[in-house]
Amino acid sequence: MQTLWLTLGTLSFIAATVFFIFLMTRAPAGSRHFFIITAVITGVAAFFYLTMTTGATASNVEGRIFYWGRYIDWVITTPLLLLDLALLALPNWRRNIQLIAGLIALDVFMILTGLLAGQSTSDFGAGFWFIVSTAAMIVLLYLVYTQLFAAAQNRPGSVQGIFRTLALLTIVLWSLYPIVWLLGTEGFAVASSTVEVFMFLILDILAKIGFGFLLLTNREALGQAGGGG
Ligand code: RET
Repeated sequence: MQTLWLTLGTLSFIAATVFFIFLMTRAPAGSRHFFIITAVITGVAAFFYLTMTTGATASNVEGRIFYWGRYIDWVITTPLLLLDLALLALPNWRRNIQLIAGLIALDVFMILTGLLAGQSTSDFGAGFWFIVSTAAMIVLLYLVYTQLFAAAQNRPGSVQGIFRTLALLTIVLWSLYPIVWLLGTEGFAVASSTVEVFMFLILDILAKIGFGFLLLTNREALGQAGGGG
């Protein structure tokens, strides 16, 4: 059953990547970078879903299947999602490079400590790294909510609108990842591996394809967002 959901994930992300590349051929002036970043996000996800489907990035950790490929996917794609948000909120990224680098560093730390939690074979190790990773996530989402929202206030109306939608989507969806993790086989195993794979698939589709679709079909906002300084 996992294979079915993982295959569906691979196909969905391939389709989304092709669609986003198609949309890029008619990108509003000065907005191509959003299409490139977002197509790379879904392309990387397609690749890692394929590796999870074939088992290349799945291991047996004391009797449970551990899909470590998702963490490699996330460590590449979550910084790119943050970059999309930052480039919407900040007209001049060069002047805000510390903030962008700080958000990305915190995000990479969150995913890597999440990986330590996921591959842990002791309850203490899993619990410890889970708490560290979740703390990083809370700080990260708080910074998005404060710093990026404040910066976005100076943007044109349509850019502000899409930024708010995508940032709130991000805050809500990202918060659900540790919950699925806790319910699944890395955590308390209340959900079976198949159910866990399914729930992560839904979250990944919403957080990457849903996010990308809302952004890349909003031509008015993309036209006004400009070159990102
Ligand atoms: C883990 C487990 C440890 C605690 C925390 C986690 C958070 C993961 C997040 C992942 C986001 C992924 C996205 C993927 C692609 O769209 C690693 C599950 C806090 C927030 C958005």
